[in-house]
Amino acid sequence: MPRDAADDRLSAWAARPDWWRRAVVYQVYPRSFQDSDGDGVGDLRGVLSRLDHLADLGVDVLWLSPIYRSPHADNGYDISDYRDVDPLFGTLADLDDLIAAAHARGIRIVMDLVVNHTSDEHPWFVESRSSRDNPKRDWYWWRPPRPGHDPGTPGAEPTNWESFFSGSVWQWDETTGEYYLHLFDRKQPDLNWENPEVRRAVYEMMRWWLDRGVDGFRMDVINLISKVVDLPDAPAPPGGGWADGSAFYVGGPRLHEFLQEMHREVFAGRSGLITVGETPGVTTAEALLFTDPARAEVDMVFQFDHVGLDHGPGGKFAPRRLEPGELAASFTRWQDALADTGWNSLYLANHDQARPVSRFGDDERYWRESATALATILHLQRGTPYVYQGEEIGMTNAPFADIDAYRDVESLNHYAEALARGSSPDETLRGMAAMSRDNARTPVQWDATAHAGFTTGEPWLAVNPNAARISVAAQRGVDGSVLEHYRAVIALRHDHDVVADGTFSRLDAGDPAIFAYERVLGTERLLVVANLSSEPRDATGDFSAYAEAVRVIANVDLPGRVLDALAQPLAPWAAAAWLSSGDANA
Ligand code: ISL
Repeated sequence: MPRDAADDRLSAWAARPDWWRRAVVYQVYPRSFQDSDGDGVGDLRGVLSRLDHLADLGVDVLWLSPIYRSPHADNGYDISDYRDVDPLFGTLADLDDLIAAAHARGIRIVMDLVVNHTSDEHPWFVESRSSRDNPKRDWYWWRPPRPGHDPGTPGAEPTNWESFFSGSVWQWDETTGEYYLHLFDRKQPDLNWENPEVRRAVYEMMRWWLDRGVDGFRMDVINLISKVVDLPDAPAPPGGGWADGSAFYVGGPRLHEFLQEMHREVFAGRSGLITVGETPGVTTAEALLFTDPARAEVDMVFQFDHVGLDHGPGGKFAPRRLEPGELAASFTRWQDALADTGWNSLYLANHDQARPVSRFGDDERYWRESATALATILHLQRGTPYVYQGEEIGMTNAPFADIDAYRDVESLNHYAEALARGSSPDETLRGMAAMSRDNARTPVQWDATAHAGFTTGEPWLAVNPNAARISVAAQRGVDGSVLEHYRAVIALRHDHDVVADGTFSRLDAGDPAIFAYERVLGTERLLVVANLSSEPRDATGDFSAYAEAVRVIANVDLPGRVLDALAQPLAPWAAAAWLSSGDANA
């Protein structure tokens, strides 16, 4: 897009406070996107060299996972300097160039904001841990050992809470004879948001980035920042072991107050921005509060309902098979709940989740069909869709069969803990093959050359061998490909107001595996019908209102008219949409 047109588009958007209703966001996980210097790790120059891929896809916003200085205990979600770029990824000047190049294409940039915790190597924490009377002592959560226990020995942890990454949330610190809290890795100490100096420092840093030209933030685990300050023990699990302390830190007592304060201090008086809170465990009622514009907190949140559906009774790494219909039911619940004041983020994938075509689709028998069906039903809902790198070409889970293949701290900790509990390596690896975050982190498959065109060096995490078959190069310009389908479905949101602003109603199609819904805006109506199963299924129901509608997208051969298309069983993973409109742009 010529610079003037890009500028016009950006400023036109800025004029409408909720411009993000018609936007599509693309997430880049820089480590795995594109390497430019042959060290095997993706970097900012690499992202810059691939910006046209995003522009061609038609996305409006680039969310960049953390590129800040970091010891990389959790791939950058452990930040040691919020105002600099890690040398692994490049320099601040590279980032400025990327922001400018994105803006020149009409693409906005969202930074990851990780402020529930810092790295233990952040100067704030280095000071905090140096002595009990350091002025920054209270910037983190320090607690003495449990009375009656030998400090630093098992059982002396101040509470019984379990970390997201296995083991206790408490780390013993010899220097001052106290423990510090870390909900994630021990190298990710939690900041104490009760302390107003902490909040001021965070807001100042956020303003610094906005002044530098970024267009908003994706706020990492933002619903964990407020804790119940006396940090009580959680009820002990029946089988022993660490307890779930989430009641004391998910959606804590001062959360909304902190978010409103942040909004006032950082966002008030600025326009054209987008904010999305990552909120694991959030309920629909809470999500309504976060996203009610009148409350001025965040524009939207990432909820976790659908990505928790397949977690088994034994947890994430012991998944269960979903019944056809469960995914659609979950999406419908959220669409209905946030219909009036709230706003949904729509996602199937990110850097923490297994690949959707492997997890929710059928990557063996109906790889192309299921990847495109999932794209269709997601993007045509009400909300702001997110595409995670590689999703747009149907990248699949990694075929890792050996613990040495894994890199993610969550997976490695889980493996060690499971084996210590007596689980077999094979069974543990099976759970990881299905659910490990490394599934999402294998390098983007650009083409069929060495290392899929990701690097000229040795990739930090192995490239999926199916790059010979699944790549951007193999799909670009190819009719019916997953990539072309994503381009088409993204364009529908930009071209038709009903996709951005219409109401959502699920329609009864007789079979729970059929996800049928309509979107309505004035005289414009959009009907979406998909078979989310690997068997042919009948879609029954009354679709007569769409008798004259025009088909605007389909992932398999189907008669053009709704009533003809639905008169026969829908093929496995068939998905299509029809538009009925007084508007000529159909
Ligand atoms: O993926 C998860 C474990 O199964 C989630 O619990 C995940 O840790 C949670 O969604 C929070 O994620 C975010 O914060 C983490 C970081 O590791 C993730 O990459 C990030 O998306 C800590 O900063």
